[in-house]
Order: sequence, then structure tokens, then C-alpha cells
Amino acid sequence: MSKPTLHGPGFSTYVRSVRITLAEKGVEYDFNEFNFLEGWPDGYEKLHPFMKVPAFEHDGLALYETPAILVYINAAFDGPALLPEQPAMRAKTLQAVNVVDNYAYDAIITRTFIQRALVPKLGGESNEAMIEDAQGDCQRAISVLDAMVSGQDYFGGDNVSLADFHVTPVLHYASQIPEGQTLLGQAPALTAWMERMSARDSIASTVPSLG
Ligand SMILES: N[C@@H](CCC(=O)N[C@@H](CS)C(=O)NCC(=O)O)C(=O)O
Repeated sequence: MSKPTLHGPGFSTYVRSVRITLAEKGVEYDFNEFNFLEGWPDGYEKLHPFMKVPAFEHDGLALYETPAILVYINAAFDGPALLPEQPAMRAKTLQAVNVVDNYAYDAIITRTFIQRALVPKLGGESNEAMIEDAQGDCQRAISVLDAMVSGQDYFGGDNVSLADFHVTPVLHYASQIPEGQTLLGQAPALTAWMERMSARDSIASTVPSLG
């Protein structure tokens, strides 16, 4: 089987989810790393018509949308099974993925982390009103995720799954800023889960650097 290629920047939470999954499966891949803040590779719209990252290619298959890429990697390569078989647990893992995509990412990353950490790094001024306005949604997302992992080791139950790899990059960035630290301090199950996750090689080897 040929090596897949992953396109996107290492700092992207979604790209990191794919990198973690590839590492967990023991899959070697080519990483076409670029920073879209400095410009997009020529022809990138052919890989991703909505101009987002990541994009993924393998054996003539071109994919975008992170959950689809993760499901493909899990099914196409050898290595540990990364989705539970049991129907309720499988549904719960997909629910966690959707909580990230539909509720957590916008509040935690777009409206809080980017404003608090990235905008000043790029020489701009944080939009404090936007950050303040997002905190209710951040709080709801973090407390929901805390409840989902409460009483179990991972989002899919006893074994690590794609859901854990989808949630980790977003909460890693939350843990880097005061707003996120406060909310995670009120989420004991999620904090314990983050500690379990950070001990994994796939997580430690993909920690992003914002320069
Ligand atoms: N639904 C997409 C979301 C991907 C996404 O939002 N990626 C962000 C970076 S983490 C991005 O490409 N941002 C670039 C932009 O919006 O210009 C997926 O699942 O892959």
C-alpha cells in the first residue's frame, strides 16, 4: 500500500487529529506542511473546494473533512481498531466528534483562543468583546464534554477512539489560555482524561508550535 499524504499546517487542530490517528495506527505518511496564513499552495482548491485544512490523499483517493479522513484511516490501515463495535458506544464517539465540530470549535478556538493567543502574536489586538461573548458557549461545551467522559476512561468507553483524537487538539489550545484554564479547572473528568491523553506518544509527538 502506498504512503498517504496529509496537507495542512501542524498548528491546525483538525490536521493534528489526523496526525494523531496516523501515529496511533502506525502509518507512515508524507506531510505537505504549509501555513495558509501566508498563502495557499497552487491548485489547493482541487484538494479542498472549501479551502480548509486538512486535505488527504491515498492510493488515488482524495478526501477532505476530518471525520471522513479519520474513519477512512481507521478502516483502511492495519493497527488497533479506533471505533467501538458496541452500537451505543460507537454512536457516542460520533456524538463527541459532532460536539467538537458544531459547538466547541467555534467558541473555544475561533472566538476565544485565536483572539486571546493568535491575534496578538500576529501583531493585532484581541477582540475582548468577542472573547467575553463566547464564554457561555465555551462553558457549555466544556461541561458537556466533561459529562461525556465522566465515569469512563475515554469518549468511546474503555478504549481510546477517534473521538479522543478529535477532542484533544481543541482542549490542548483551551489549556494554553486563562479562559480555558478556568473552565477546565471546573471539569475534573475532562482534566483527568487530558492527563491520560497527554501520556500517549501520538499526542506528545504532535504538540503544535505557534512559533
Ligand atoms: N469541517 C472541516 C473544518 C476544517 C477547518 O475549519 N480547518 C481550519 C483550520 S483548523 C481552516 O482550514 N481554516 C482556514 C480558513 O478558514 O481560512 C474539517 O472537518 O476538516
